[in-house]
Amino acid sequence: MDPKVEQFMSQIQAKNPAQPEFHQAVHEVAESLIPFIEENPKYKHAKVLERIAEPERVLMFRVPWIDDKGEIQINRGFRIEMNSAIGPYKGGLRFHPTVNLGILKFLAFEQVFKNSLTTLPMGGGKGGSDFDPKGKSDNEVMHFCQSFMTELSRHIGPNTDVPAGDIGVGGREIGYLFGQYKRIRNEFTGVLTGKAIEWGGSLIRPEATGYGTVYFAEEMLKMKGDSLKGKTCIVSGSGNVAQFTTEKIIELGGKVVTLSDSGGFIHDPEGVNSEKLAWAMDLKNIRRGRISEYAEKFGCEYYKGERPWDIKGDAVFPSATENEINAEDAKKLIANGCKLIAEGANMPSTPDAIEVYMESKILYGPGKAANAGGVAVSGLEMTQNSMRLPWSREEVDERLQRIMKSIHATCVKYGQEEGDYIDYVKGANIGGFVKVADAMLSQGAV
Ligand code: NDP
Ligand code: 2IT
Repeated sequence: MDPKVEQFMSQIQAKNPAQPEFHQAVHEVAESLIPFIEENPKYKHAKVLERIAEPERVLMFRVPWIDDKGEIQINRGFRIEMNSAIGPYKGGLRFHPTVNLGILKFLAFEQVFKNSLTTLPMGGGKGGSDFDPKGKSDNEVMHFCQSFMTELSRHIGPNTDVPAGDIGVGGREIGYLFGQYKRIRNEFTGVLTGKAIEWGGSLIRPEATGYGTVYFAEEMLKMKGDSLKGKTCIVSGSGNVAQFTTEKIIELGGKVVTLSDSGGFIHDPEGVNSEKLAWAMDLKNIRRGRISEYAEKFGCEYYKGERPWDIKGDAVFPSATENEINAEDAKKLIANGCKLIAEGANMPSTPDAIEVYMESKILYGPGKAANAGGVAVSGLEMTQNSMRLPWSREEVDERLQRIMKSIHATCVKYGQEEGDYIDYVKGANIGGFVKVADAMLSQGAV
């Protein structure tokens, strides 16, 4: 390891003990940035990287609520306000039992670079709770969301901090959260994104992360004179990102053969077509069932407790959660013919897996570039809220495509290596850093 990176990381580890995901995210960025900062001493003297790795503010609070049996439940709520150099804090809320401070700090840290890459004026943040929406009634989810927002509402606002969805937070949760914010503050504002279209949402926001990831993959393939048409694709997850990744791949002539959830994965060699996808969306979004039911319904294999990395495919779209692909999985994927990884999820690949991608020189689009379409359309939702004018589907989709192209071009600009290899990790990290770092330099030691 570069001794400068090692020294920087030992400080991060000492200051942030027991936060392995945060260390992992910072380390990946530091490896790209420290050599760049050495060549650009203005960032070094102003300790920009050291400041970026320290959240501007961390909020942690009690979330008491009453379940359907009349029993008091206590969860923990968080909001990490990571960086506001280029705009209000912006980033999702995650409701999942694994949520803790370190996981949200990794997500908030990634978000700073991702939001900068979108070209829109958004700082970085992330929040959530260890609350598990699985198995809870709508009434319980509402009571939890109301209690969570009762505290969060003091800290957010359309010009301060604008949360959205992430794992476990979709349209239903955003509705309950928005209702409670409006009630407490007596203000109808764009304080959250991912709202329903009837009350301030943007068309294409539900689709944006998945569509954006596929647009990014198409851009990577275009550089090689190739496209997704006719390609067999492996998708993990079956939530928001996986669903719309699948929808766009089908539209572009690819074939999606896997979907997963925390219980296991299904392998449908015939391909998930539009009808099967519509059924799976109803299963996941309305009936809130398990992906194993897809295998029963359509007569294909279900692999309990496993991930889909043994399956043969040309392109892989990890869209469930962090660290779901390790080095061994990566080797299997590549041995099976995988030529492209586009990360819909945040940090789904372990550092060792990334090393395997780099060594084999396949196309690898890291999450902070590939999945930035979601937050980009959140930014467009904020714009529409400020104008009090909605855009059409076509308008938003065209802007999303333009943004994904621009993110790809930024990655190429900063990640072009010898020959025609593009290091998208380096490209995304430096490309995301420069705008935030220059803003921090202009604003002084804050
Ligand atoms: P959803 O809650 O809609 O779906 C999550 C999916 O991932 C579900 O299928 C879920 O299975 C599965 N999953 C979650 N945790 C685990 C786990 N620990 N092990 C195995 N499977 C798991 O979330 P999203 O689709 O919104 O988010 C997916 C990923 O995309 C996350 O990494 C998120 O941070 C990232 N992302 C999301 C964006 C958005 O706009 N929503 C934007 C950019 C990135 P189960 O139902 O069994 O829990
Ligand atoms: O990880 C992410 O970029 C998101 N969960 C979306 C954040 C947002 O503010 O739309």
